[in-house]
Amino acid sequence: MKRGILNRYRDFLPVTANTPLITLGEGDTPLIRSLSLEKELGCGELYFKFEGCNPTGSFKDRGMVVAVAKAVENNSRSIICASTGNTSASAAAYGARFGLKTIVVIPQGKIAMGKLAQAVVYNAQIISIKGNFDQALQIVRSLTEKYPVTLVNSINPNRIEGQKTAAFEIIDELGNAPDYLFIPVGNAGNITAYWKGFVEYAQAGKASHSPKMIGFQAAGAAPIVQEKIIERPQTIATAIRIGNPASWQRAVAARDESEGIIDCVTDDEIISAYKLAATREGIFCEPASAASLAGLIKMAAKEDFSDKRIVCIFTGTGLKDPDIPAKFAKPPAELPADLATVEKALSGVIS
Ligand code: AN7
Repeated sequence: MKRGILNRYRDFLPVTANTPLITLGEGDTPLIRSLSLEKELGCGELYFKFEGCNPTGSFKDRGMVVAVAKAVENNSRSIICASTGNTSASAAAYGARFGLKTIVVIPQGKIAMGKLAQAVVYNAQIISIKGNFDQALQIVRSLTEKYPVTLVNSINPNRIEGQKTAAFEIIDELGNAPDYLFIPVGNAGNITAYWKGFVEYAQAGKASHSPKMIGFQAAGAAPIVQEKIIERPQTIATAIRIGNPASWQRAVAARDESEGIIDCVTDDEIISAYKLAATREGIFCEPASAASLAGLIKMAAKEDFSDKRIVCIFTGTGLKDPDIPAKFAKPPAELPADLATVEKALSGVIS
Protein backbone atom coordinates (compact mmCIF):
# COMPACT_ATOMS: atom_id res chain seq x y z
CA MET A 1 0.00 0.00 0.00
CA LYS A 2 1.25 3.48 -0.80
CA ARG A 3 1.95 5.39 2.36
CA GLY A 4 3.12 8.67 0.83
CA ILE A 5 6.52 10.22 1.37
CA LEU A 6 5.60 12.27 4.46
CA ASN A 7 4.76 9.13 6.38
CA ARG A 8 7.44 6.87 4.91
CA TYR A 9 10.34 9.30 5.33
CA ARG A 10 9.08 11.46 8.19
CA ASP A 11 12.31 11.06 10.17
CA PHE A 12 14.20 12.82 7.38
CA LEU A 13 11.56 15.49 6.70
CA PRO A 14 10.47 18.68 8.52
CA VAL A 15 7.55 16.83 10.12
CA THR A 16 6.37 18.07 13.54
CA ALA A 17 3.52 16.91 15.77
CA ASN A 18 1.36 19.48 13.96
CA THR A 19 2.23 18.54 10.38
CA PRO A 20 -0.68 16.83 8.64
CA LEU A 21 0.58 13.63 6.96
CA ILE A 22 -1.32 14.34 3.77
CA THR A 23 -0.89 12.29 0.61
CA LEU A 24 -2.22 11.68 -2.86
CA GLY A 25 0.01 8.60 -3.16
CA GLU A 26 3.20 10.33 -4.26
CA GLY A 27 6.55 8.55 -4.27
CA ASP A 28 7.31 4.83 -4.42
CA THR A 29 7.81 5.18 -8.18
CA PRO A 30 9.22 2.28 -10.22
CA LEU A 31 12.96 1.79 -10.66
CA ILE A 32 12.96 -0.05 -13.96
CA ARG A 33 15.99 -2.11 -15.03
CA SER A 34 16.88 -1.50 -18.66
CA LEU A 35 16.38 -4.51 -20.93
CA SER A 36 17.88 -3.11 -24.09
CA LEU A 37 19.81 0.15 -23.76
CA GLU A 38 21.95 -1.13 -20.87
CA LYS A 39 23.75 -3.53 -23.20
CA GLU A 40 23.73 -1.23 -26.19
CA LEU A 41 25.28 1.67 -24.29
CA GLY A 42 27.71 -0.63 -22.49
CA CYS A 43 26.54 0.08 -18.94
CA GLY A 44 27.18 -2.39 -16.12
CA GLU A 45 23.68 -1.80 -14.75
CA LEU A 46 21.18 0.77 -16.00
CA TYR A 47 17.93 1.72 -14.27
CA PHE A 48 15.24 4.26 -15.06
CA LYS A 49 13.41 5.91 -12.17
CA PHE A 50 10.03 6.75 -13.65
CA GLU A 51 8.72 9.79 -11.84
CA GLY A 52 5.88 10.05 -14.34
CA CYS A 53 4.08 7.55 -12.06
CA ASN A 54 3.44 10.20 -9.42
CA PRO A 55 -0.20 11.34 -8.90
CA THR A 56 -0.02 14.34 -11.23
CA GLY A 57 2.53 12.73 -13.53
CA SER A 58 5.80 14.29 -12.40
CA PHE A 59 8.38 14.40 -9.60
CA LYS A 60 6.98 17.73 -8.44
CA ASP A 61 4.43 15.91 -6.25
CA ARG A 62 7.16 14.81 -3.84
CA GLY A 63 8.07 18.40 -3.04
CA MET A 64 4.56 19.76 -3.32
CA VAL A 65 3.11 17.41 -0.70
CA VAL A 66 5.63 18.70 1.85
CA ALA A 67 5.22 22.35 0.83
CA VAL A 68 1.42 22.06 1.06
CA ALA A 69 1.52 20.15 4.36
CA LYS A 70 3.64 22.92 5.87
CA ALA A 71 1.36 25.59 4.36
CA VAL A 72 -1.64 23.87 6.00
CA GLU A 73 0.27 23.53 9.28
CA ASN A 74 1.03 27.27 9.20
CA ASN A 75 -2.62 28.15 8.45
CA SER A 76 -1.85 29.53 5.03
CA ARG A 77 -4.93 30.02 2.86
CA SER A 78 -3.30 30.24 -0.55
CA ILE A 79 -0.28 29.10 -2.54
CA ILE A 80 1.39 30.55 -5.63
CA CYS A 81 4.01 29.42 -8.14
CA ALA A 82 5.55 30.24 -11.48
CA SER A 83 5.77 27.21 -13.71
CA THR A 84 6.71 25.67 -17.01
CA GLY A 85 3.74 23.36 -16.33
CA ASN A 86 4.46 20.52 -13.96
CA THR A 87 4.78 22.60 -10.80
CA SER A 88 1.48 24.31 -11.59
CA ALA A 89 -0.27 20.96 -12.15
CA SER A 90 1.04 19.63 -8.86
CA ALA A 91 0.30 22.80 -6.86
CA ALA A 92 -3.22 22.91 -8.29
CA ALA A 93 -3.89 19.28 -7.33
CA TYR A 94 -2.62 19.46 -3.75
CA GLY A 95 -4.12 22.92 -3.32
CA ALA A 96 -7.54 21.64 -4.41
CA ARG A 97 -7.38 18.60 -2.18
CA PHE A 98 -6.25 20.43 0.91
CA GLY A 99 -8.45 23.52 0.60
CA LEU A 100 -5.97 26.15 -0.50
CA LYS A 101 -6.53 28.74 -3.20
CA THR A 102 -3.90 28.10 -5.88
CA ILE A 103 -2.48 30.77 -8.18
CA VAL A 104 -0.20 29.73 -11.05
CA VAL A 105 1.74 32.05 -13.34
CA ILE A 106 2.77 30.46 -16.63
CA PRO A 107 4.51 31.49 -19.86
CA GLN A 108 1.84 31.89 -22.52
CA GLY A 109 1.87 29.26 -25.27
CA LYS A 110 4.89 27.49 -23.83
CA ILE A 111 3.40 24.91 -21.53
CA ALA A 112 2.31 21.45 -22.62
CA MET A 113 -1.41 21.00 -23.22
CA GLY A 114 -1.87 18.29 -20.60
CA LYS A 115 -0.28 20.43 -17.89
CA LEU A 116 -2.52 23.37 -18.68
CA ALA A 117 -5.51 21.00 -18.66
CA GLN A 118 -4.54 19.87 -15.17
CA ALA A 119 -4.37 23.43 -13.81
CA VAL A 120 -7.76 24.17 -15.42
CA VAL A 121 -9.49 21.06 -14.09
CA TYR A 122 -8.06 21.41 -10.58
CA ASN A 123 -9.46 24.94 -10.75
CA ALA A 124 -6.34 26.98 -10.12
CA GLN A 125 -6.37 30.71 -10.76
CA ILE A 126 -4.25 30.79 -13.94
CA ILE A 127 -2.28 33.86 -15.00
CA SER A 128 -0.70 33.45 -18.42
CA ILE A 129 2.00 36.05 -19.14
CA LYS A 130 3.53 37.15 -22.41
CA GLY A 131 6.96 36.28 -21.17
CA ASN A 132 9.05 33.32 -20.08
CA PHE A 133 9.37 31.29 -16.89
CA ASP A 134 12.12 33.47 -15.45
CA GLN A 135 9.90 36.55 -15.73
CA ALA A 136 6.98 34.63 -14.21
CA LEU A 137 9.14 33.63 -11.23
CA GLN A 138 10.26 37.23 -10.74
CA ILE A 139 6.62 38.38 -10.60
CA VAL A 140 5.68 35.59 -8.19
CA ARG A 141 8.58 36.41 -5.88
CA SER A 142 7.49 40.06 -5.75
CA LEU A 143 3.88 39.10 -5.03
CA THR A 144 4.89 36.88 -2.11
CA GLU A 145 6.83 39.77 -0.57
CA LYS A 146 3.69 41.88 -0.67
CA TYR A 147 0.87 39.43 0.12
CA PRO A 148 0.36 36.59 2.62
CA VAL A 149 0.50 33.81 0.08
CA THR A 150 2.85 30.81 0.32
CA LEU A 151 5.42 30.43 -2.45
CA VAL A 152 5.63 26.81 -3.60
CA ASN A 153 8.41 27.04 -6.18
CA SER A 154 11.57 25.15 -5.25
CA ILE A 155 13.02 28.21 -3.52
CA ASN A 156 10.65 27.06 -0.79
CA PRO A 157 12.98 24.69 1.13
CA ASN A 158 10.11 22.26 1.83
CA ARG A 159 10.01 21.45 -1.88
CA ILE A 160 13.65 20.36 -1.87
CA GLU A 161 13.05 18.35 1.32
CA GLY A 162 10.26 16.36 -0.33
CA GLN A 163 12.09 15.84 -3.60
CA LYS A 164 15.16 14.39 -1.90
CA THR A 165 13.07 11.31 -1.02
CA ALA A 166 13.57 10.02 -4.58
CA ALA A 167 17.26 9.52 -3.73
CA PHE A 168 16.22 7.63 -0.58
CA GLU A 169 14.01 5.32 -2.63
CA ILE A 170 16.84 4.52 -5.04
CA ILE A 171 19.17 3.57 -2.18
CA ASP A 172 16.44 1.62 -0.37
CA GLU A 173 15.79 -0.39 -3.53
CA LEU A 174 19.37 -0.95 -4.74
CA GLY A 175 20.82 -1.43 -1.27
CA ASN A 176 23.38 1.28 -2.01
CA ALA A 177 23.82 4.43 -4.06
CA PRO A 178 24.45 4.10 -7.81
CA ASP A 179 27.77 5.27 -9.27
CA TYR A 180 26.15 7.86 -11.54
CA LEU A 181 22.86 9.74 -11.51
CA PHE A 182 21.70 11.26 -14.81
CA ILE A 183 19.07 13.99 -14.44
CA PRO A 184 17.51 16.85 -16.46
CA VAL A 185 18.19 20.36 -15.15
CA GLY A 186 15.82 23.31 -15.50
CA ASN A 187 15.33 25.52 -12.48
CA ALA A 188 17.89 23.22 -10.81
CA GLY A 189 15.84 22.33 -7.73
CA ASN A 190 15.75 18.62 -8.45
CA ILE A 191 19.49 18.05 -8.86
CA THR A 192 19.90 20.00 -5.61
CA ALA A 193 17.32 17.80 -3.90
CA TYR A 194 18.76 14.48 -5.09
CA TRP A 195 22.23 15.50 -3.96
CA LYS A 196 20.89 16.48 -0.53
CA GLY A 197 19.11 13.11 -0.31
CA PHE A 198 22.17 11.08 -1.28
CA VAL A 199 24.40 12.94 1.17
CA GLU A 200 21.93 12.63 4.06
CA TYR A 201 21.32 8.93 3.47
CA ALA A 202 25.05 8.23 3.27
CA GLN A 203 25.52 10.12 6.55
CA ALA A 204 22.77 7.97 8.07
CA GLY A 205 24.77 4.87 7.09
CA LYS A 206 22.34 3.76 4.38
CA ALA A 207 24.91 4.01 1.56
CA SER A 208 28.68 3.64 1.37
CA HIS A 209 29.15 6.45 -1.15
CA SER A 210 27.26 9.06 -3.17
CA PRO A 211 26.85 9.10 -6.95
CA LYS A 212 28.37 11.52 -9.40
CA MET A 213 25.60 13.94 -10.33
CA ILE A 214 25.36 14.28 -14.10
CA GLY A 215 22.89 17.00 -15.09
CA PHE A 216 21.69 17.95 -18.56
CA GLN A 217 20.19 21.20 -19.76
CA ALA A 218 18.71 21.76 -23.22
CA ALA A 219 21.26 23.37 -25.55
CA GLY A 220 19.04 26.42 -26.15
CA ALA A 221 18.46 26.86 -22.41
CA ALA A 222 21.82 26.05 -20.85
CA PRO A 223 22.77 28.92 -18.51
CA ILE A 224 24.76 26.73 -16.12
CA VAL A 225 26.81 25.23 -18.96
CA GLN A 226 27.40 28.60 -20.59
CA GLU A 227 27.89 30.30 -17.22
CA LYS A 228 25.55 33.14 -18.16
CA ILE A 229 21.87 34.02 -17.94
CA ILE A 230 20.04 33.13 -21.15
CA GLU A 231 17.55 35.93 -21.84
CA ARG A 232 15.54 34.03 -24.46
CA PRO A 233 15.79 30.32 -23.71
CA GLN A 234 14.47 28.03 -26.45
CA THR A 235 13.86 24.28 -26.53
CA ILE A 236 11.22 21.76 -27.53
CA ALA A 237 11.48 20.53 -23.93
CA THR A 238 9.30 23.33 -22.55
CA ALA A 239 9.57 22.03 -18.98
CA ILE A 240 13.25 23.03 -18.89
CA ARG A 241 12.96 26.20 -20.94
CA ILE A 242 14.61 28.23 -18.18
CA GLY A 243 17.36 30.83 -18.58
CA ASN A 244 18.11 31.83 -15.00
CA PRO A 245 17.67 28.87 -12.62
CA ALA A 246 16.74 29.72 -9.04
CA SER A 247 18.99 26.98 -7.60
CA TRP A 248 21.93 27.71 -9.93
CA GLN A 249 24.59 27.87 -7.21
CA ARG A 250 23.33 24.80 -5.41
CA ALA A 251 23.35 22.81 -8.66
CA VAL A 252 26.95 23.85 -9.25
CA ALA A 253 27.76 22.78 -5.68
CA ALA A 254 26.08 19.38 -6.23
CA ARG A 255 28.05 18.95 -9.43
CA ASP A 256 31.37 19.87 -7.84
CA GLU A 257 30.95 18.07 -4.51
CA SER A 258 29.96 14.88 -6.34
CA GLU A 259 32.70 15.29 -8.97
CA GLY A 260 29.96 15.29 -11.57
CA ILE A 261 29.16 17.23 -14.73
CA ILE A 262 26.48 19.59 -15.99
CA ASP A 263 26.35 19.57 -19.78
CA CYS A 264 23.69 20.10 -22.45
CA VAL A 265 21.95 18.13 -25.19
CA THR A 266 20.33 19.40 -28.38
CA ASP A 267 16.61 19.16 -29.13
CA ASP A 268 17.40 16.48 -31.73
CA GLU A 269 19.26 14.44 -29.12
CA ILE A 270 16.36 14.92 -26.69
CA ILE A 271 13.75 13.73 -29.21
CA SER A 272 15.90 10.80 -30.24
CA ALA A 273 16.22 9.70 -26.58
CA TYR A 274 12.47 10.32 -26.05
CA LYS A 275 11.75 7.89 -28.89
CA LEU A 276 14.30 5.32 -27.69
CA ALA A 277 12.86 5.27 -24.16
CA ALA A 278 9.47 4.46 -25.66
CA THR A 279 10.43 2.08 -28.46
CA ARG A 280 13.18 0.16 -26.66
CA GLU A 281 12.12 0.24 -23.03
CA GLY A 282 8.37 0.85 -23.15
CA ILE A 283 8.62 4.07 -21.16
CA PHE A 284 6.74 7.14 -22.36
CA CYS A 285 8.37 10.14 -20.71
CA GLU A 286 8.14 13.80 -21.61
CA PRO A 287 10.83 15.49 -23.71
CA ALA A 288 12.47 17.29 -20.76
CA SER A 289 12.77 13.95 -18.97
CA ALA A 290 14.53 12.40 -21.95
CA ALA A 291 17.38 14.90 -21.52
CA SER A 292 18.82 12.52 -18.90
CA LEU A 293 18.95 9.59 -21.33
CA ALA A 294 20.14 11.84 -24.15
CA GLY A 295 22.99 12.85 -21.88
CA LEU A 296 23.85 9.25 -21.05
CA ILE A 297 23.90 8.36 -24.75
CA LYS A 298 26.22 11.30 -25.40
CA MET A 299 28.60 10.36 -22.58
CA ALA A 300 28.54 6.60 -23.21
CA ALA A 301 29.94 7.23 -26.69
CA LYS A 302 33.16 8.47 -25.07
CA GLU A 303 33.29 6.85 -21.66
CA ASP A 304 33.42 3.26 -20.42
CA PHE A 305 30.53 2.54 -18.05
CA SER A 306 30.87 -1.25 -18.23
CA ASP A 307 31.47 -1.67 -14.48
CA LYS A 308 29.16 1.15 -13.41
CA ARG A 309 25.70 1.19 -11.91
CA ILE A 310 23.71 4.03 -13.43
CA VAL A 311 20.31 5.54 -12.66
CA CYS A 312 18.61 7.79 -15.18
CA ILE A 313 15.72 9.94 -13.92
CA PHE A 314 12.63 10.27 -16.10
CA THR A 315 11.01 13.23 -14.38
CA GLY A 316 7.55 13.24 -15.98
CA THR A 317 5.08 11.36 -18.18
CA GLY A 318 4.87 11.82 -21.94
CA LEU A 319 1.08 11.90 -21.75
CA LYS A 320 1.26 15.54 -20.73
CA ASP A 321 2.54 16.58 -24.12
CA PRO A 322 0.53 14.71 -26.76
CA ASP A 323 1.48 17.22 -29.47
CA ILE A 324 5.09 16.05 -29.61
CA PRO A 325 4.68 12.80 -31.62
CA ALA A 326 2.93 14.75 -34.41
CA LYS A 327 6.20 16.61 -34.94
CA PHE A 328 7.90 13.47 -36.25
CA ALA A 329 5.21 10.84 -36.96
CA LYS A 330 2.35 10.86 -39.46
CA PRO A 331 -1.09 9.93 -38.10
CA PRO A 332 -2.23 6.45 -39.21
CA ALA A 333 -4.05 6.25 -42.55
CA GLU A 334 -7.84 6.08 -42.27
CA LEU A 335 -9.17 2.88 -43.80
CA PRO A 336 -12.70 1.66 -44.41
CA ALA A 337 -13.99 -0.85 -41.83
CA ASP A 338 -13.44 -3.71 -44.20
CA LEU A 339 -11.51 -6.93 -43.52
CA ALA A 340 -9.90 -7.21 -46.96
CA THR A 341 -8.58 -3.65 -46.88
CA VAL A 342 -7.17 -4.07 -43.36
CA GLU A 343 -5.60 -7.40 -44.36
CA LYS A 344 -3.98 -5.76 -47.35
CA ALA A 345 -2.61 -2.92 -45.23
CA LEU A 346 -1.08 -5.54 -42.94
CA SER A 347 0.51 -7.68 -45.63
CA GLY A 348 4.10 -8.27 -44.64
CA VAL A 349 3.30 -7.31 -41.04
CA ILE A 350 1.28 -10.37 -40.06
CA SER A 351 1.83 -13.76 -41.60
C1 AN7 B 1 9.49 17.04 -16.45
O1 AN7 B 1 7.18 22.89 -13.55
O2 AN7 B 1 10.40 24.12 -13.55
O3 AN7 B 1 15.73 21.46 -12.48
O4 AN7 B 1 7.85 24.95 -13.36
O5 AN7 B 1 8.87 19.58 -15.38
O6 AN7 B 1 14.11 20.99 -10.63
O7 AN7 B 1 13.56 22.66 -12.40
C2 AN7 B 1 9.69 21.96 -14.20
C3 AN7 B 1 10.92 21.39 -14.33
C4 AN7 B 1 12.73 18.34 -15.36
C5 AN7 B 1 13.58 20.36 -14.29
N1 AN7 B 1 11.78 17.56 -15.87
O8 AN7 B 1 13.63 20.24 -12.88
C6 AN7 B 1 8.08 23.74 -13.54
C7 AN7 B 1 9.48 23.32 -13.75
C8 AN7 B 1 10.49 17.97 -15.87
C9 AN7 B 1 10.15 19.21 -15.36
C10 AN7 B 1 12.46 19.57 -14.84
C11 AN7 B 1 11.16 20.05 -14.84
P1 AN7 B 1 14.30 21.39 -12.04
